[in-house]
Amino acid sequence: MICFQILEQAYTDFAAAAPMPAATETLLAGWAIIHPPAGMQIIRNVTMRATAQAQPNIALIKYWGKRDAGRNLPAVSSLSLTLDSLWTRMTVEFDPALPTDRLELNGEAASGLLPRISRCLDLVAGTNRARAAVTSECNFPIAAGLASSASAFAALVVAASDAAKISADTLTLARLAGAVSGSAARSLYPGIVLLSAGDREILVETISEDWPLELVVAVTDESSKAVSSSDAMLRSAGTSPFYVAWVEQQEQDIATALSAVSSRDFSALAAVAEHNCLKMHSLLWTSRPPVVYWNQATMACMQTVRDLQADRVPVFFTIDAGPQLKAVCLAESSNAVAAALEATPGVRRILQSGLGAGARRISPR
Ligand code: 2P0
Repeated sequence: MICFQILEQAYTDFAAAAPMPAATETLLAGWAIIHPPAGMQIIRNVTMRATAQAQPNIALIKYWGKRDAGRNLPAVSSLSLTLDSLWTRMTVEFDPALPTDRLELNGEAASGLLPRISRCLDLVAGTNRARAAVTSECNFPIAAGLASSASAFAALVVAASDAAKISADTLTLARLAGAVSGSAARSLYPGIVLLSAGDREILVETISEDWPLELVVAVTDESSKAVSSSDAMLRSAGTSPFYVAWVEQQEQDIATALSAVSSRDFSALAAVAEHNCLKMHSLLWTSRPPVVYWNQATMACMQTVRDLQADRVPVFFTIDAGPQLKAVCLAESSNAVAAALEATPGVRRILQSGLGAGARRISPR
């Protein structure tokens, strides 16, 4: 086929002068190939760049364990809160001139995280895609049990699909994010989010957006965790004597939590969330070798929450794969909860957040 490279404007002028059927357009590795009906092709370089933001989510009923490690399918359903004031912003630019993918995290090259980023880009845009320059900014500690991989991969799938001009619905993007980081699937959705585990795929949906719960995070140690969530999950499944019971009981905990959310029964939600969190950590403590993510300040924060509860403050705790304690409370008590946790020995700083939106495209700064 004869291929002419001409300026897009020239084609536009030509088409305006002699009206023709609409041109079709295909996108390949950073080039738009326009197929006008007159037998020629116009090739123009297009900007394949987009920025997205996602917030981390905190599970009240935890994802712990994989049904299929190859496809990263969770063994159990989970229920989470998507936050609003903590965020990750990801910019993806596909560039045919780049020899390899690149990642910059908060202004510094971060090649260690690149394999998972590249895998995620392959899932979204295909393995024949152009290489990409990925820039990430995050306003909270990374890999310290604050769900930074959830917000990172949720933002990445939105930015990558947008940059590659691929239109995909939210559930499709959630499944792609979940294939790289199980919890990331939940950050595509706002509010209180249910992830239902299935034999072949997950389902994710928002079940409530209008219960104004607040989260107070007591940061006790900002360093990266020694054992990744993925490794710890596999270890729990392989060695904890409690793992089978954990999987068996999870649907009951989910049902109890869903009923508490639908009736806005804070104490029922508190009871099942604390129980589920302590069950997950029991799996970790009884794995071989054991994994203990807590430190002394984590325990001190649990006592602070118990003291607040004794004073009838509506609050409960949850703890993820790290030493930070997250207190969930009603909006009217969040300042009292924050003050009590801030005064707890070993707490380095406090982060506060309400519930927020799912991952979305934003304009680059
Ligand atoms: C959760 N966590 O439900 C649980 C509770 C941490 C503790 O999902 O292996 O980084 O990449 O799918 O998403 C953190 O695990 O794990 C997590 P992979 P991810 O939030």
